[in-house]
Formats: sequence, structure tokens, C-alpha cells
Amino acid sequence: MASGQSSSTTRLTMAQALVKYLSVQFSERDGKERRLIPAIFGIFGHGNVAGLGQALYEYGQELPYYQPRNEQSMVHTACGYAKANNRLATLACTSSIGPGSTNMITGAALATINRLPVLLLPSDYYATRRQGPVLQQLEHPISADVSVNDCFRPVSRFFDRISRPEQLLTALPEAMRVLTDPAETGAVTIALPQDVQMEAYNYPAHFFEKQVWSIERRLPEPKPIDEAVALLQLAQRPVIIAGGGVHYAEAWGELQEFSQNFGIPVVETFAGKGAVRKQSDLLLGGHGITGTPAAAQIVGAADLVISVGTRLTDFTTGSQSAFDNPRVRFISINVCSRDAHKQGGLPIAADAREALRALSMAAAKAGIKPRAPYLQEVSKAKHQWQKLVLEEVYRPTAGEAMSQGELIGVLNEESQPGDTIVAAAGSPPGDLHKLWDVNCGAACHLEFGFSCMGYEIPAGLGVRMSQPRGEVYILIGDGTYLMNPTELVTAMQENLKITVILSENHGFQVIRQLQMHRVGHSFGNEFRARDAKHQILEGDYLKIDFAKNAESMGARTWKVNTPEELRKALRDARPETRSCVIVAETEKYHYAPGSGVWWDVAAAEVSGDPTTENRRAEYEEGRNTRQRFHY
Ligand SMILES: Cc1ncc(C[n+]2csc(CCOP(=O)(O)OP(=O)(O)O)c2C)c(N)n1
Repeated sequence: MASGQSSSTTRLTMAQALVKYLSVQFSERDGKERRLIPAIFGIFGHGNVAGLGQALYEYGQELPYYQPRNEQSMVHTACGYAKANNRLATLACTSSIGPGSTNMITGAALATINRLPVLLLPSDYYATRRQGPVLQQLEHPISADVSVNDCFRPVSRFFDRISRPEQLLTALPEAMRVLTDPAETGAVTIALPQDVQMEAYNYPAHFFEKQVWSIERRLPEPKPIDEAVALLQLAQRPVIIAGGGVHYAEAWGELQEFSQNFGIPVVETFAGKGAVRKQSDLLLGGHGITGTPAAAQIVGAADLVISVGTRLTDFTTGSQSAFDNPRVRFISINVCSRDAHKQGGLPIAADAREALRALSMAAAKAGIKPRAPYLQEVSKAKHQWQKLVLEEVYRPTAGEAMSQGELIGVLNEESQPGDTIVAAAGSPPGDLHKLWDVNCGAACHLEFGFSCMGYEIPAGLGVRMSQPRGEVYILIGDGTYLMNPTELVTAMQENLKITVILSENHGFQVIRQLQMHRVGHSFGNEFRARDAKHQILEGDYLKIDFAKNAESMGARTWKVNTPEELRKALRDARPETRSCVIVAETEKYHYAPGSGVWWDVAAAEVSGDPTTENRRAEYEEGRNTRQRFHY
């Protein structure tokens, strides 16, 4: 027993101890404390109703319970909440055994891939095994201790199974440590065998005393800072790629100062969208496959790429084709050493805010100055792109329905400081990455690490739980809406207002666009009936009344066809207290202008179809002429 700890104990079930423990965990950063896990979502079944369900009923005063419609969704809500809180707080999720648990696996993968903390509490088989195989148990033929929950292992940053109640004493502190470690965080899964949840143990009383987990700001070592300054001195064309780490470290001001003081343009990843918050001539917007041509041009010619808080996925590196300058060097600032070492660059394993501060001081001391001709070039690229947006993207095209670009233009104009826009899959996140202008003051919440269809509405609830005022806009395609609209019910139940803008273009059109590039034929991506003659899905477009569907769950709805109607609906929706769904008809095959960045999606190597053969030839040409490896 540690000194100062009393020997008194409290007799509780494992589930009761878990609830009491979570109720007194706090996080702290920069002197500010907050509850680490202020609420729990869950769907009960035989695996948790008499265990964790009973514990929440008796001891859950400080851990309010929320009821979602689907276990996958509740993990998305927790991720949305964690992202909106810059990873300083998250939610817990409890599910029953079997399908309830496995429904959470997609959410776990999303959390871990996006480096977002979530605490998952799937129920598990009977630890005693006295009762023989129970309902929903896997019964693995050669590994008797394996359950479906073992599927969480590869998608969790920490996994444990509590087969004795006292194991909580070591499992929970480790779970909290991982959740609050910026380099390790992700899904933390504690599987709870159904019988052990109800078993009692004499827990030490101090286990239930308030505990504060400090979220570290890892300081950079002086050596890589000096080396980075030496690279900056040599660089003629530096560029910064800003990732989600800028948000999580709340390094917005430091990033803008560093960029401004030394004349270094900034481009953004999806997670980094909005990293530069104030008007800046040096901000070139989203970069990569769905980025702006201005960003692609400047990154392509850069001789020094400074990544800040990004994992550098293929959408950013253009599958390693985006950095054309043969002398390009890389610096990577990242709290996660693995990410800092990517691209064979100079790693600065540190918190983004601390590293940018140190780098700024060292660069100023070394006399680094902006280079005027480079700044002119950057400014020219930016203004050409802005002109194209105003003259082409935000203008109607005769004979066509409203484009998604026009829709985003209106939404951007109607957004206000304090609003948040959420998107995750299909063309909406890509178009927002390219077009959304953060100068309206609204936050842009893009999940593109997993790009999971169905994240948007539940994540919007998580955003709303942390943002009581302002609109929470959710931009989704019709395909994504159909995959997971039901958290609208939770929105009504909890009075968590969200405003969904549904872009109705009659199918998985973003995938059809890719299909036309890499196959050359449309197949299986549009929402069309089976054609009687050819027996394929090329018949009439399906008639789906999305507004009625949303109305049935209690939302106020609009159907709009023009930018003016959309603007009016957005204005009507703002003062509305209920959740709103605006269904906007958009043009099927009208896309925003490309960035010119290549993406490695191969076409079939052999085919009897000349169109597909041509696509393969184009693909090989791209791969052979554009892709390079950096190590
Ligand atoms: C859960 C999930 N399944 C499949 C995909 C692959 N996928 C990416 S975008 C997309 C189509 C999205 O359709 P929609 O929401 O209508 O958007 P649009 O195509 O109109 O942009 C699909 C199927 C995915 N990202 N997530």
C-alpha cells in the first residue's frame, strides 16, 4: 500500500467499481481540468443489463447514460466528442455480448486510425464457463478463451479482459494512461465478461478518489531544432503541411506566426482543415488528391516540406507523387515518433505547439526571413485558384441542377463563428477540403482517416454535446444518409440539435467517378432499378423521399433545388430548436475542379475490354512517371 493510502475498502461489484472509478477521472492540460469521461452511451442486452446497467442505475449520478440506436454509432458519437474536445475528454460506450460488441469494431478502427480516444466496454462470455456455451458466444474450435471481442485487439491501442474483479485495479489506470497519452491514444477496449460484472470485491477506498491525468506537452530536443533551422536556412521554397496535430495541440496561433514571420505557405490535410484560423495570404487550403491546385503546385515544387501533426497518408502524399522537387527534404513535427520518422525526414518528436515555438525562436535567432519572389508566386497561385472558384465553381451551369460546389458556397456564406461543419465520406469531405473557407469562423470537422460512411450524424451529436451554441452542420451524400440516419432519433430524444444538409445525387457518385477513371464503365454505383433487358442496375432512378424519412424521426425538413432555396432553408433552420434535414438536389456528374495530384488506384492488368486496357495504360504511365519513394 502506498503511503498516505488508507486501508479501508468498499465492497462493490466489478461493474459498480467501474462506474465509480470513471466518475472521478479528470484530464488536465495547461492548468485546465475537465472530466475525462463525463458520460456513457450504451445499448443493454443480457451481457450488460444486470451488470453495468445495474451499476449505472445505482451509482451513475456522475456518469449520465445516453441511449443510441446502434453500437457503431455510439462509438462515432464518442469520436466526434473527443475530436471536438481536442482529445482532452471522451465518452465511454457499453454494449452487450456478441453482435452488440462487434458492432463497435468499425468505430474502434475509426478511433484508432484517427488517433482519437474512446473507451469501449463490450460485454464478454461467462468467465466461469459453468453454464456451457451461452447465447451469442463464438465457441472457437481450437482456442477456448477466444471470443468475438478478440477482434478488437488489432484496432485498439490497449485491450484487456477482466476475468476477475480485482483486475480493474490495474486495467483501468492503464486504460486512462493510454487514453490521455497524445502519442498512444485511440480505442481502449476493456472486455467485461458478463458474470464478472456482477461479482463483488473489497476495492480499496482510495481507488475511487479523484484522479487527474496530465496530458503531456512533449518538449522538442534542442538538436533537431538546430538541424531544422539549418534546413530552413538552405530552403528556397519551404512549405508547411498542417495536420490534425495542430488542432489537438491548440497550436493555431503558433502555426500562423511561424508561417507569417518566415514567409512559409501552409497547406492542410483533412484533419488539419482550419489549422490557420485567421485570414492569411499564405494559406493555400487543402492539399492532396482533393486539395486545391494552388497547394499542389507549391507543394510539388517545394524543397523543404515541414509536416506538423500529420500521418501523411496517400491522400496527402499523392501516393508518393506529390513532391516533385528532386532536392526535396522533409521535417516532421509529431508527438508520435512513428509519424515523425515518415518520409525519411528530420524527426521532431514533440507537441506541435511546443515545437513550433522552439522552431520560431531558433529561426528568428538565425535571421531567417521571408523571400519576396517566393511569396509573390504563392500569392499568384492562391489568387488564380480563388478566381476559378468564384467564376466557375460558385456559378450555376445552364441546364444542370445545383452543383455540390455551389451548395458549399452557400453553406460557407451562411456559416457563422461558433458553427461547426462535419463530413466524413463520399465527395462532401473532399469538396470541403478543397472549398471550405474557414474565414467564416466555423470549425471544419472532417473525418478522413477512416472515411467512414455513417460517422457524420452520430459524430454531429458528439460535437453538439460539446458545443451548446451555434449550428452543427452535417454535409452528407444520399448514400451515406441511407447507411446510417437513425441517430436522428437520439438527436430528438436528447434535444441535441443538428442540421443535416443531404446532397441528393442519386448514388455513390464519387465512386462512380473513380470507376469511370479506372474501369471506364458505370456499374453498380447509382441508385437505379434493375433493368429488365440487361438485368443490371441501369434502370430508372429510385424514388426515395428523404424528407419524409427524416420527418418520421421527428426532424423538420426542407426540399431545395436552387442556391436561393438552400439559403432560405438554412436561415429558417438556424433558430429552429429541433434537428433539421435539408434535402438538396445536386447534379450527378458535376465535380469540383481537380488538384492535379495523382492517386495510386490501379486499373485491371488484364482485360478483354479496350476501354479498361486504356485505363490501365494511363495508370501505368502515372505510376511510372510520377511516383517516387522518400526514405
Ligand atoms: C462504411 C463505408 N462503406 C463504403 C465506403 C466506400 N465509399 C466511399 S464513398 C462511397 C459513396 C458515398 O456515397 P454518397 O454518400 O452518396 O456520396 P457521393 O458519392 O454522392 O459523394 C462509398 C461507398 C466507405 N467509405 N465507408
